[in-house]
Amino acid sequence: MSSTGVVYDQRHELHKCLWDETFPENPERLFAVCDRLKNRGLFERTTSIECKPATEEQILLCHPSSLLEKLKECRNAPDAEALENACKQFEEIYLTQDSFDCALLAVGGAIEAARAVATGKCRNAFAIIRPPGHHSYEANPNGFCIFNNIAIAAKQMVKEFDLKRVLIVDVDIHAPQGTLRSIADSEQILLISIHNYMGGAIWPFMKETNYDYDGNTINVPLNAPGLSDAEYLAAFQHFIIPIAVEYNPQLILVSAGFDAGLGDPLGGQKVTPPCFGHLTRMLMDVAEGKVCLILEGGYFKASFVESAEMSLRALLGDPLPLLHIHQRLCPTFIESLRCCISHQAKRWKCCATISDLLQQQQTASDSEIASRSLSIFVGQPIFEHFERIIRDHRCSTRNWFPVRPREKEEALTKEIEAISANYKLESEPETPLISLEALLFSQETHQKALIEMMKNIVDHYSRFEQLKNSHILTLLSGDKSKTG
Ligand code: Q9C
Ligand code: ZN
Repeated sequence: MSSTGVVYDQRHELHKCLWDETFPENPERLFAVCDRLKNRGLFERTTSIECKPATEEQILLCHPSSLLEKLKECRNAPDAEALENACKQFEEIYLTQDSFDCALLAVGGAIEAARAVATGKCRNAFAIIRPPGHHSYEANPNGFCIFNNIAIAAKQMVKEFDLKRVLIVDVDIHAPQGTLRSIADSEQILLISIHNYMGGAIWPFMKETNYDYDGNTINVPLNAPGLSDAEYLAAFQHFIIPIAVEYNPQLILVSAGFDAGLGDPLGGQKVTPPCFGHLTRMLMDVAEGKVCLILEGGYFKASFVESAEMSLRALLGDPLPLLHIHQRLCPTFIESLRCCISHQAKRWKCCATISDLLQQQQTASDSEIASRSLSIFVGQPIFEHFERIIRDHRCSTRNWFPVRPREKEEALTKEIEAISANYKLESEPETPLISLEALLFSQETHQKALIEMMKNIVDHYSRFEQLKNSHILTLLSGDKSKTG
């Protein structure tokens, strides 16, 4: 029986921020995951997959040669200052003299892992690589991502094995605008992503990451913080997995970011580590288990290390801790999922069935307003603001992220430890089922959802000093003094 493959390469540590040690995407992330997997005796149960640098031809599947030339220059940069200045043309990217080669290795690692699964050499695999990739597209490295590892790997697999259906599932909390754009021209690839959206008031401020995007990307936009296992299970059980089954992929690549995890400083959501294991296991029921995880984000060590362990345990077929679901689903989330299901009903039978049910309910509740799906996007002014900064080469990666106070870190670490201290390993591997009833439409949910979403939009919008007096904010917050 073939085993679980793992890509891990020490050389990834050469990519680091030379001018800001507190930058969240750092080499420590990989050491920490690797240490944990070793300490728990998991590494020795896997097959090591060798990490080879990608070829330039492979990079060109998603990026122009002009980008390769530009990035290659960093090999010869005289010092850190020169590198820091060069980085100001990219959004949230740092580079060292070795970054270009590390980025080639990351793409290569994703390809090698995907190939091992596609050929059946490994049953499934986990590529533990960095820099991450899912934000990068064309000539735009951004959001800590240099090349789009997963999109290149998907295209390479299609090309190499003449695959007709490759599914990418993205669970990183940030919307994968890079993957979305990189695969838009590939009929053989489908992307499904669940990510923060907040009415468009959150990075990358793009409307195409909302539920009503049409193309080979399916989005599950989240418009509230603090979501947890119940919401993620519901999204998987009632939307993502049914579509995956209907699509019937030959291979699944997962953008495995753990920044939706509890305590993540960038994510704002609260998915527990075992839940990541359960999500992985659900995907293993599709594509005959041909699942390849490719690491993306995750910035709170106590959390992502545990999440990575649980994901690998799922791949290995180990028992997973039982999930304890007690809270009710967040109304804003229910509303998002309702919009997703209705929107996808025209293309997916599984959604049409639920959508019919929802429609009957809505007709019965005889409220015209309640039945309307709103598509909100308030991100344009913020998007343009950042576009100007990039155009003028003013992007800084120095002191960009506020460091959390130690007490806060410690309290969150304790919270994770309390969860892991209470693990009950399943004798029968089962994931709790979120009842469809909890998701069904009600006018009250709909109204609560919209009010809550507006609050979140205002909250996110207010973080931008420059936009404090903007029209949208004035309107949303109902500031009478300004609307006159
Ligand atoms: N001021 C990954 O997780 N930063 N990348 C948003 C805007 C974007 C994260 C803050 C963070 C990108 C792979
Ligand atoms: Zn992320």
